[in-house]
Amino acid sequence: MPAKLRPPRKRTLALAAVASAGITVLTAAPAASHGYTTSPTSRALFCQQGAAKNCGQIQWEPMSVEGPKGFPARGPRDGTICAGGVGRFSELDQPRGGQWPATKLTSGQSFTFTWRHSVPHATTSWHYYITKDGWDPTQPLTRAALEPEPLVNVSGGGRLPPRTVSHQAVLPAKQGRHLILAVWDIADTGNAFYQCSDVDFG
Ligand SMILES: [Cu+2]
Repeated sequence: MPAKLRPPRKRTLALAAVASAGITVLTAAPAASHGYTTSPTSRALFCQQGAAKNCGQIQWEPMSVEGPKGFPARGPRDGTICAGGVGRFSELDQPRGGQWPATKLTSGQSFTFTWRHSVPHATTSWHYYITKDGWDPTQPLTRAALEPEPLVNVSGGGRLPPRTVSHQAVLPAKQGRHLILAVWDIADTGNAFYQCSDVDFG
């Protein structure tokens, strides 16, 4: 029996070595690996997928929409919210005449919001906003265009989240096109990640 036990122990050690090498790589990765929303599909992700064209830099790094945290009191200024205030991602703020690809939603439905964190960060919270009734999809997003109360606000407890994080919410009664803003506040930096998703309630 001891002869049989020895090889598994060696294998465990080898795996541990691989694991620690992996951790070294992760901590050495640039702060440029962050996250984006896959549900509803964000503008940045539609750009990466090619469903939205002429997106500029964001098509290569939909996870990098990182701006100052503290929204809505602070954070990116009105008209630059969808790009997180990052100038090189300004295509995300352009309304495109209300023609961005949109996710179909239904009033009152239970909906699952999902973030994909390419490298997770210790998290203060995730919060989600939707535009007010009568929102004009041909205008850049401003704070005044959003319902003041978030659809849902989930604490991250300052912990590292898994790579995929989902949150449930019951959607309000809405008609036509709207914009959903997802904000991921990081606990141990001054930053947050911003994702705008076009949706259509029909
Ligand atoms: Cu990051």
